Amino acid sequence: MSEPSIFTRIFRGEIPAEIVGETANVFAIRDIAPQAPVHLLVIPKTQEFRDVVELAAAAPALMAEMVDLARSLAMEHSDGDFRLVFNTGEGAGQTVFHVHAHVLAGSLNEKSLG
Ligand code: DGP
Repeated sequence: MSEPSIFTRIFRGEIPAEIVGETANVFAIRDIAPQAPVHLLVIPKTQEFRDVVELAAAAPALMAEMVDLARSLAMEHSDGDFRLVFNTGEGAGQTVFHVHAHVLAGSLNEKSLG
């Protein structure tokens, strides 16, 4: 068994964070270091997939569930438009290897990458 990721520990309540949305298999929190007026993380409740490549290949329905929660949260927290970012690999800035989507919304300029 791998060590629990920071997101697993948050979901278990071992590290404090407000859960801002949830579906059967996915939950969402605010990013600790927001890069946009709305910056949420949408995360599977289990840590079996390290990145979006593994997720998409093995569990496309789970990926669709993440996108659906992202859309609902963008409507709730902003005007419904949003950017979805999956940092994939250390060189791209991924620091937590428990797949998660950054949901960026609210007054985004064209060049910000989140
Ligand atoms: P990435 O760099 O794509 O792996 O994104 C990881 C994100 O997780 C990063 O933007 C900061 C966020 N993060 C890390 N630790 C915590 C935490 O303890 N609480 C919250 N809310 N966010 C965290």
